[in-house]
Amino acid sequence: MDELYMKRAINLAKKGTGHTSPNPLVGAVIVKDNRIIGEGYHEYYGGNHAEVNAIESATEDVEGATIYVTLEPCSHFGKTPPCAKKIVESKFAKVVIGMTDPNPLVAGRGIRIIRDAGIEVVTGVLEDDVKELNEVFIKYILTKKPFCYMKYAMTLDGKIASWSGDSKWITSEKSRKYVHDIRQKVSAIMVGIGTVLADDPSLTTRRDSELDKDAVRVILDTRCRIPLDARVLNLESSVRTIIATGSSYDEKLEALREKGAEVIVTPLKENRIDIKWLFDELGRMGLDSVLLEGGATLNYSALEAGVVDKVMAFVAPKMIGGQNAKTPVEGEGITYIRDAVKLKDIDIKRFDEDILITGMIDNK
Ligand code: AOF
Ligand code: ZN
Repeated sequence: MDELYMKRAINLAKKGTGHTSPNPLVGAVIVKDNRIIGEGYHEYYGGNHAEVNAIESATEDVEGATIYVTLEPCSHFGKTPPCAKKIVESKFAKVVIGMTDPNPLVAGRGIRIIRDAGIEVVTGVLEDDVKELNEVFIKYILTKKPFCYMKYAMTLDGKIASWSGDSKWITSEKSRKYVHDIRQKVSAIMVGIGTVLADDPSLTTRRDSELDKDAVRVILDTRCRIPLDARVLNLESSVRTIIATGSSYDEKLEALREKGAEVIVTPLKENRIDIKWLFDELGRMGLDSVLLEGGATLNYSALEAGVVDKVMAFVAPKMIGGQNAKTPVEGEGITYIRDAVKLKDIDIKRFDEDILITGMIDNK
């Protein structure tokens, strides 16, 4: 039963996707006499915490009830008073928690407040699912560095475009819809200048509600080659575009700023943008997650720099050949298989005829 209600709390938490950054997705369910009498989730950044929304929604007195929360209730005075205290004051009989809060301001203190008040606490229910739900929050709150997803779509013979550069579309509509959903939940989408020059993408996201923000577009452009008429520089002004460049060619940088773009002049490492430095900088700017969307050179540099956390590889059952057709990860390459970048926690999903392989980078 605990797992069933926690699953419900997770599903509620997911409703906040894309709106709570850099705060976590949290859901809460209140159960009394085997009936749900209240539910809530963290709806948007700065809004009520999930526990408060659940308590306020309760249709009966919560005294003696059990509250299921995906994340340990907070113990600190932040934008709202501590939820742990509210739970104690509300006289719950039991609190079931998905995971302890990695936030150093909480980190077990919430659980202690509740236990010290004599309330039963169970932790670790569906912990793996809850941790995956908040993989971005967990990394960002502890390191202030963005969680990085590397996503690519390739044919069964390992190409991301044909020899002529055509790549529309390798994957099915269902796969592409899923990518849109991922774009919706990240703070930034990053591409290399090669992708801008080849495809001139706009990199915007679909907006379903007022709360949806477009992800910030980040273009890596070491020598500042981006044409001023590129789509990413000519969209609605509400969409932020950042050009990360190693160039100090002032006139061009000024022209980019006039177009509304933000320019980050980055240090270089072996004549390329220092990606590690750039990720740290994006983290300092408050961006908690980055989706790498291409291309092959950037993918290799990001892997080499050690900034990638999760890889999402779509494989479509098509073959196009071509020795000059691009593959997902190029760059200089690793010499020996034993030194390969390895993935762990592998998951496989199907989208119509396509396969999505997901894995976490194994840093061991
Ligand atoms: C949330 N929503 O439902 C829960 C959170 O920025 P504040 O003051 O609202 O505090 C954010 C911290 O509160 C967050 O880092 C996490 O540790 C804790 N729990 N936060 O935004 C919630 N339960
Ligand atoms: Zn709270």
